[in-house]
Amino acid sequence: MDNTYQEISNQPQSWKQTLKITQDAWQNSTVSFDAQNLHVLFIGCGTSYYLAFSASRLFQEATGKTCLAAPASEVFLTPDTVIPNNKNVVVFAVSRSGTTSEILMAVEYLQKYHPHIQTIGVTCNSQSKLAQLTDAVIPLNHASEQSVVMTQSFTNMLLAVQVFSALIGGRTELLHELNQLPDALEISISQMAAFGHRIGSDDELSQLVYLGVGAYHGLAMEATLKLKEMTQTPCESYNTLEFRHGPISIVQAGTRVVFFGAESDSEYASDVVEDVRNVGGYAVAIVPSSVAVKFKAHVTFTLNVSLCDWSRAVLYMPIMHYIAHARAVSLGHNPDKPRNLNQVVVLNHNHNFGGC
Ligand code: F1P
Repeated sequence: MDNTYQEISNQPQSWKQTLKITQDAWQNSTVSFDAQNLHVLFIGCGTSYYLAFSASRLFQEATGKTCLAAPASEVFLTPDTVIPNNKNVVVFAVSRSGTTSEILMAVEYLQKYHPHIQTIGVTCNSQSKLAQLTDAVIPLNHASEQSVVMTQSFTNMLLAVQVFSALIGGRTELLHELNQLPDALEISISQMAAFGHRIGSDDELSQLVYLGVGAYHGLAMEATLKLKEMTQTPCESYNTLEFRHGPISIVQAGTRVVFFGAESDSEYASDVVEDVRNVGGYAVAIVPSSVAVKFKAHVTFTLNVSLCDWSRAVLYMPIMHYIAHARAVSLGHNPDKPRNLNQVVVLNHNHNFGGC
C-alpha cells in the first residue's frame, strides 16, 4: 500500500488527535479575539489556500466576525486589497510545512508593516519557521504526510480551525458535533474507499466537475487540486448554482459532476442535478441522509450521520481523496510521486521582509 492511501485512511485516528491538541492549543493561546471591529484573515498557498477559503466561511458562520481568505502572496503583493486599515485584524497563516516561501514572506511583511496584527500558525511542523514567527501555533505534527500530496493534513488543519472558531464563538453545540467526526468517519471509511474506487477507476470518465456552496466550494476547489496533482485529469470547480451560468456548456458524455450536497442548498442543487442529467452529464451526489432523496443523481453516497452542514464539512473529503487515488492507480500513475511537484514550493525571488 502506498503512503498516500495510508494517509487518506488514517484520518479517523488523526482527527481524534487533532480535536485534543487543538483544544489544548486554545488554552495556551494568548491571541485575543475580543477586540471590537475584529476582522479575521486566512492565508495559505495551494491546498492551504483552499483550506483558508473554507475556513473563512466556517469561522464567520460560527463566530459572527467578518472574515476573508486570500492566497498568502496577496498580503505582500496587494496588501491594500486584503488588510483593512480601520479594523483590528487577526491572521490565520495555514501551511503544512511551515516553510513555503509566500506564507513566510506574508507573516514577515505583517510583522514589519502591521506589527499590531496578531498571527496564528496552523501547521503540521511545529519546528518550522512559521511556528517561530507567529504569535500562537496550532501544532498538528501527527497529521503531516510522507506524500507530496496533502490529504489528511487538509482535513486536520481545517478541523483545527473549526475547533478554534467554535470555542471563540462559544458554540458548544458545534464543538460537541465536531467531537463526533472521528467515529462517524471510522464507521464509513471502507464504504468511502469503495465509492471513490467506483468513480475514480471508471474508464469512461473524461473530466470531472466539483460543485459546492460557501465553505463547500473551498472543498470542491481542493478536490480538483487532488485530481490534478495525482492524475492531471481535466477538472473544474464552481459554486453549485454558478455552474449553470456558462460552465455547464462543457458537459459531455464522459463528464462526472460531483455535488457536495448540503441541507442548506438542497432545493436548488437538486435542480442543477437535473440540468446536468438533461445535457447528458453523469451526476454524482455526496449528501447527508436528511436530504438524500432530493438529489436524483446517477449515483449517490449518503452520509449517515446526524450533523449540521457546518460540522459535516471535512467528512466529504476522504471520498475525494479516494477518487483521485483510484484514478491515479487506474491510469498507472504512482500517487506518491505527482508530476512536476515537490512537498514545498520555495521561490527563487525570496524576499525577507523581516530582515533576519
Ligand atoms: C502548500 C503546497 C501544497 C502542494 C504542494 C506544494 O504547502 O502548495 O498545496 O500540494 O505540496 O505545497 P504548505 O504551505 O501547506 O506546506
